[in-house]
Amino acid sequence: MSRPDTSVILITAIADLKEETVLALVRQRLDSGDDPLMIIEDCQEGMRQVGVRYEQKKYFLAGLIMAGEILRQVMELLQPVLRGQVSDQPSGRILLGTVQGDIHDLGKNIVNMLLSCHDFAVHDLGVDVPPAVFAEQAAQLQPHIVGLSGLLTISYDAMRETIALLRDQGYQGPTIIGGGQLNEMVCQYVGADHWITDAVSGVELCHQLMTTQGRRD
Ligand code: B12
Repeated sequence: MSRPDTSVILITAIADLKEETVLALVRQRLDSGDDPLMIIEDCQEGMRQVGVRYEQKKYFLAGLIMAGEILRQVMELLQPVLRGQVSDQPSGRILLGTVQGDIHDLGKNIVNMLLSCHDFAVHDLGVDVPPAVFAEQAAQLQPHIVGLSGLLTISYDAMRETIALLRDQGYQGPTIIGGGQLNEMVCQYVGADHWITDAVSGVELCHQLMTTQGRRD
């Protein structure tokens, strides 16, 4: 299915790193009642295109930093609208963090925000989180779900190590890995139960897992 014009324009503005244009477009779309989740989806595609230009050496590290700053500002605009949305589905405790060696946190923060809007109690450990810290916090908080975020290829080993340690130390609940570059093969390598490449499916999956577990304690 092709994207509507408003999406294409926003995606292009992000890919071109046109900060003011992006923010104006997002404000316009919010004013006209557009779904903030659709806006997030477009931003993710725009960021993917920034990544491609980085790989093609059309952008350098400064381009990635600029893109990150633009998305952070977009999320500030979306946050109040998202917070107004409520849910009555079963929710629970989630331990979340970006794994060791990786400092990408914009996607993780979006997931945190959406889960919190859906009444999940999210304990976010931040970025570059060592496996031992995940394991320690899991033992303390007894989360229903553990979510690991990572965008770098090198973060797969940290994910694998984290999940092995969590299992070793008795965590029996579901583990989800999230990040735009993930796939089934990575999920198997890492030993996670589920993999997710967008926040909306992530929230849906967490609701499903809570229903299966059938508990709110
Ligand atoms: C912005 C950006 C940065 C910013 C990050 C700012 C920040 N605060 O996060 C900065 C400048 C810091 C950065 C640094 C680097 N980056 Co960078 N970065 C990006 C870029 C362009 C966008 C990432 C992003 O925010 N996407 C938008 C968000 C919304 O999408 P997302 O993260 O995928 O999150 C969504 C889902 O995945 C999901 N999700 C995410 N986590 C979780 C967790 C759970 C539990 C669930 C359910 C769901 C979920 O929900 C989110 C919302 O829908 C990507 C390109 C790309 N294709 O992603 C490169 C990219 C990830 N970076 C890359 C690289 C190489 C680097 C550097 C090594 C560059 C360098 N030479 O220093 C460093 C690494 C630093 C480190 N140690 O981590 C490469 C990674 C390549 C690889 N395969 O390893 C990419 C893919 C660019 C590319 N195509 O080459 N980067």
